[in-house]
Amino acid sequence: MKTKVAIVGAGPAGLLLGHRLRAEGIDVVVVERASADYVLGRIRAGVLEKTTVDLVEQVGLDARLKSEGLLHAGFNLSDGDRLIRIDLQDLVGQQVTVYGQTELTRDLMDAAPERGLEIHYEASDVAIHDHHTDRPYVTFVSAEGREERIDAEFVCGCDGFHGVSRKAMAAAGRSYERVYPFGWLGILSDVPPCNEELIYSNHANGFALASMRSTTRSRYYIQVPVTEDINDWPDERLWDELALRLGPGAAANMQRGPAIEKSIAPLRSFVFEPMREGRLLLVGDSAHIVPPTGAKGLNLAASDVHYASTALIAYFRKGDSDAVDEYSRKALARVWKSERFSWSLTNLMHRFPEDSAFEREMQRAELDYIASSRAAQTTIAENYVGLPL
Ligand code: RFL
Ligand code: PHB
Repeated sequence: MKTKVAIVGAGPAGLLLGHRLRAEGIDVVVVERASADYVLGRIRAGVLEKTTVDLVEQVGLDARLKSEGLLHAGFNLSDGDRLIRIDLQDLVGQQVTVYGQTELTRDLMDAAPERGLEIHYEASDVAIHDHHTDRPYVTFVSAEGREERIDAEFVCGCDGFHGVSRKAMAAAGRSYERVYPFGWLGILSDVPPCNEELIYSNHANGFALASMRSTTRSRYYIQVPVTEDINDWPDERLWDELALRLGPGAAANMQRGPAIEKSIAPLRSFVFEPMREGRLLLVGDSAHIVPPTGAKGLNLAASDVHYASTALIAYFRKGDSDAVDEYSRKALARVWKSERFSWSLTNLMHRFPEDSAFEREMQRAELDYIASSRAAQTTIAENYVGLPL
């Protein structure tokens, strides 16, 4: 096969990038290790920044997002007793959209055939070759067991944290990492949300989050030790713990139902630099991970897509490679700011096993300060809605 851009990974980063390039008439081939059903079965992000929504609009695939997504003008921090509302609309004049990553992925996947976006699912042994030259290529074994080769001008590594792309350039780069001593146990259930807006709660037993996918589907999380066994959390125990950690107001409105999905995700902050080497560009989780506390992971993948697609479009339209050369620097500037926000919100809202009463008082004082200061709330709001591109 011969194409302009070979994309490794068909998560949100790979699909969005593919659509963006196809919209400019640039040929793209995507290879994905998993099956389409497996990709759709992963329950992940729920909150989209306006910059992400704009990108989906730019490729003309925002119809369902616009009709089914929920616009949220604020969200809440809780210290277990009271809610501190961060009024996004009033503080920074913007809102966020609550729309599941699964739904967004489905929209992008469904539109692929009509847009000429070729995707090879269930590809194994995916490998990237010669990205230091101007004739890079990708090899893989197809779902039917055939050995395939894609000759391209660029390769984009959109294959997430565990993919092959970062490893292909690992010798030249540097990683920065913080692994947290806890994870999030999440539950998805077809019950109405306990509150109209999200609640991030710092409780003596640990963090809890009340989120949603729609007015009839709720998504909740609690902080658990990384060593936790999910079998120790039957639904009733999890609902009891959520009611306790989210506080009496939320608990009074919380409806319980069977879990459609339940899983534990570890928390990590991670950045790999640089995000480009020769003709290989890293996009999304392949280059960076944030803890989910700030709802930034998918949104960062989308901002990388913006920078990468702008650079590649300039290259294919005008033969101008300056933007490709600048890609890593531009993308990383925004990545590091989102890393900082996600890390600081994680520190503020979670219980760390090593923390003493002093650190607990520091969290309490900071929440008190946020409750009383419009300046502090504005800082949180402008990061939460997403910094400018
Ligand atoms: P993905 O989604 O991991 O997709 C990578 C794709 O690459 C494939 N792949 C390969 N393909 C070919 N060859 C190989 N060798 C391959 N290796 C892997 C994989 O099968 C997969 O399909 O990365 P991408 O596209 O960069 O997207 C990133 C987002 O998925 C991620 O950042 C977010 O889900 C993070 N996240 C959140 N982000 C937000 O913006 N807002 C949120 O509210 C939010 N909540 C969350 C989250 C992540 C969570 N978990 C489980 C990690 C909540 C949770 C619980
Ligand atoms: C979610 O709904 O899955 C979600 C919402 C907000 C976050 C993280 C996850 O910060």
